[in-house]
Amino acid sequence: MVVFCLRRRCRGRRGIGAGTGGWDIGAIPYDPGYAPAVPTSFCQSKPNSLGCEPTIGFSGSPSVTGGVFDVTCDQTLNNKLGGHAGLGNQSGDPRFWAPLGSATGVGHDFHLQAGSPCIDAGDPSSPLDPDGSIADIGVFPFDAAWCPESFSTTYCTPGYSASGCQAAIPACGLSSASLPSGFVLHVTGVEGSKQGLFFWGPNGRQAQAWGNGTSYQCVVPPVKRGELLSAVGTQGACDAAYAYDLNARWTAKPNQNPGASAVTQAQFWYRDPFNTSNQATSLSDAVEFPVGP
Ligand SMILES: [Ca+2]
Repeated sequence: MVVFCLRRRCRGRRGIGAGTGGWDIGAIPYDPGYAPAVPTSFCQSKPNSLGCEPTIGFSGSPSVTGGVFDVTCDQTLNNKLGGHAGLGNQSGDPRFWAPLGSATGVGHDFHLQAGSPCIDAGDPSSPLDPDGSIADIGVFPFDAAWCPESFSTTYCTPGYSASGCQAAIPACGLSSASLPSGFVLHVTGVEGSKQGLFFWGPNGRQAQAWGNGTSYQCVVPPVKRGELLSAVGTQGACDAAYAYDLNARWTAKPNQNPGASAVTQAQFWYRDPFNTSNQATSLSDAVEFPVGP
């Protein structure tokens, strides 16, 4: 049994016990056998001031691709899931990294992915999250740097930018030819205030010199590219970081999906106009990963 926390006054380590208003955060046991047609409350607590007992559960048959949750206002015992109106109630995919675990052994992971509706959706009067934002719903505050096991391997050597930055590209989560999200390429140490993009291909590794500079093109062409990402970070500093969900990209662009079982390589390219080589761009190191089903 896996326990994660939602807005209930139960046993959650982030429970705040406001008791009124329906903003409580609590814990419920995860039950893979749960079906929404069965009116079972996971965690009993006192009704809030609205007379509600907010409940959370998976809507429909739980599955790796499912993961839809539904907080309801249980004003009557036969009125459970289904997007009821009420303070704090919402329905949607919480975007946990791996709520049902994985056949590849990663296990359950209730950390929130970027874009989760749980982010900043907790009780606004409860203690702030470590990043100073409003409390998130769930046992783990959103952590942009969270990086689940990915079965990936980094290789190749990052180039030096004009400001001496070296960009590193770890991969987080499970690469999948069919899941809608959950495999994120992160790149850190990028020179600030420069646009860049991720690219990838299933054709193998290489270390092709990038002009007469220090970077290498480490992915055998032809490659597929993500969109050009807006510049972040500080001019002249190595503080820029980007995250890119390849599962989501492949869902949106099926012709860029290398397909299940393809061993794929990826890298980050960014503008570097003051580089003294004959290239005005630089490259990170590279990462290789198998694409799952
Ligand atoms: Ca927050």
